[in-house]
This record gives sequence, structure tokens and C-alpha cells, in this order.
Amino acid sequence: MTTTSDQSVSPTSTSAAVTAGAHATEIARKGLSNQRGGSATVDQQRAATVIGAALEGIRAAIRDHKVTYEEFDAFKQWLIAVSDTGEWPLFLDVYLEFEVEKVAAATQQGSVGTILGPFWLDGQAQLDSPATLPMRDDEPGTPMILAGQVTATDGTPLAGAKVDIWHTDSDGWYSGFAAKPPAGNLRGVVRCDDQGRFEIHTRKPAPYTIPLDGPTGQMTQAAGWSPWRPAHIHLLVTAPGHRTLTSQLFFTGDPYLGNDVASADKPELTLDPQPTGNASPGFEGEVRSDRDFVLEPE
Ligand code: MBD
Ligand code: FE
Repeated sequence: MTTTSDQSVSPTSTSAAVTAGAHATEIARKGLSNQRGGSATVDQQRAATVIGAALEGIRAAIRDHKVTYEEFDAFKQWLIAVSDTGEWPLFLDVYLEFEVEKVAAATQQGSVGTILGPFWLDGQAQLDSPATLPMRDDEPGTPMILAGQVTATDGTPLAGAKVDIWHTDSDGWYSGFAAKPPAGNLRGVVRCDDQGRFEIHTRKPAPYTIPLDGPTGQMTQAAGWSPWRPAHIHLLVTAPGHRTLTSQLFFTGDPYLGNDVASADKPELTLDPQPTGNASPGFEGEVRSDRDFVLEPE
């Protein structure tokens, strides 16, 4: 790094917020996640309606709460910091995506889903069920099996189904977005068997806090809101000719259920893993959950 670029780097450039934000921004730019693409056709009428309503919401907040120049200036600086830290994907997915997901869910048949979030990655390990996710030799955490079957809404087993899965380690860190876990850790795309069945061996994830050293976390704490998400497993369930299911699974008894900073937990998505009784070295305390997924034909 040159002296010039050193001087232009902000003091937070090596923070957890920036480590996560830069990569999430890069992924969002590609627009690949969930096969939705990154653009929408511009219809002047709709632009005026939707953008107009969004701006009016902010203007109403200014009027109703007599926002001062000092506060307006702080807002400007906060927005600039969101860009500087690459936190737009984080901020948008934490505070707005759940409303977009409700709009999408209103027309989707099959299993209940929830938001994608900012931490999906392309190019992960392709595995055949039964599969063990890539992990460190000494990967900490409770060994966990997630198993089930993917069917269509008419009950047909979907032989070509894949379960793209990613979650934090037992300390709450995502590979690819935090310094500690190695690339690809606890991520994979699992191909189901000829009956659409899958069995995935992994470790139970931990609750997650959004970075507290970036503008999204600072805004959250300034308002006195909890920055935590309950522990969760992200899933994209796909099958040729079927609408992709974007989902997450949570755990009974998690202290953050019902108080998810991303408002993405749903009662239908809670797992209650049970002991398997596996006594093999390293698998003591292993738990298992069974969960089927139903996809809507396209
Ligand atoms: C996450 O892990 C997540 O899933 C979402 C939606 C937002 C922030 C962090
Ligand atoms: Fe997540």
C-alpha cells in the first residue's frame, strides 16, 4: 500500500464492519444471489409513485418531529459512512428486506420462506447428499444433522433439487465476511438424492450481532434497539422448473427469537433438534432436525 492510499483510508478501514461490508457490496453488485438479478425496468409512473412515497415518508418524519439542521447534517454524514463502509447490503437487508419478502411471499406457494440477507456467496463447494459441510478439523460447536426431502406442491419428490446452505460458526462468524473462519467454511450446495432427500452434517450456529463498529450498528444502538439476530441457518432450495425457496431456520429457545434485528424470524421456521445418541469420538452431543421443503412449479 502506498503512502497516498494509506492517508486516504478511513480510520475504520480494518474494522469488522468494513471487512464484512466490502465483500457484501461486491456480491450485491453482481446481482447473482437468489437468481433475481439486480435491475428492474424503469416505468416512469411506478418510479414516481414508489420513490415519491419513500421520500414523502422521510419528509413527514422531518415535519412531524421538527428535524433540525444539526440532525439533517448528521443524517448526511451517516449515509456517507454507510457507503464508505460498504454497509448498504447490510443496512437494506436488516431494515427493509423483510417487507420486500412479504410482497414476494404473497404470491408464492409451498414452504414458508424468509429473507436472503447479505452473506450468501456464489462458487461454494458442490456436495452430494449425505454431505458434511466444509469445516476446520477442530470446528467448534454442537454437531448437527439437518435432513429432509424436497417435493413439489403436488407431492412429487424433486430428484434434481439442491440445498444451498450457509451459516455462522459457533462463535457467530460467517466465512467470507469475517477474518477468522477460512474461505468456504460452513457453506455448500448439496445435491439431493433421486427422491429429493438431503442429509447435511454441520455444526449448530450461534446468534449473530451486526457489526457494532459500523454505521448500521451505531444507528441501531443509538436508538436503543437490539443488534442481535437469533441463530439461523440460511437456505436456498432450488430445483429445475421450480421457484426458488429462500429461507432460514431458527432454534427453539433462542433468546433472540421474536426480537430479530432483521425481523426475519417466523414461527414456521423454528427447529427443535433432538439428540442422536451418536457416541463416536467428536460427535458426543450430536443433534438432528428433520425439515421438508415444498417448491412451487414455475
Ligand atoms: C445476517 O446474518 C443476516 O442473515 C441478515 C439478514 C442480516 C444481517 C446479518
Ligand atoms: Fe445470516
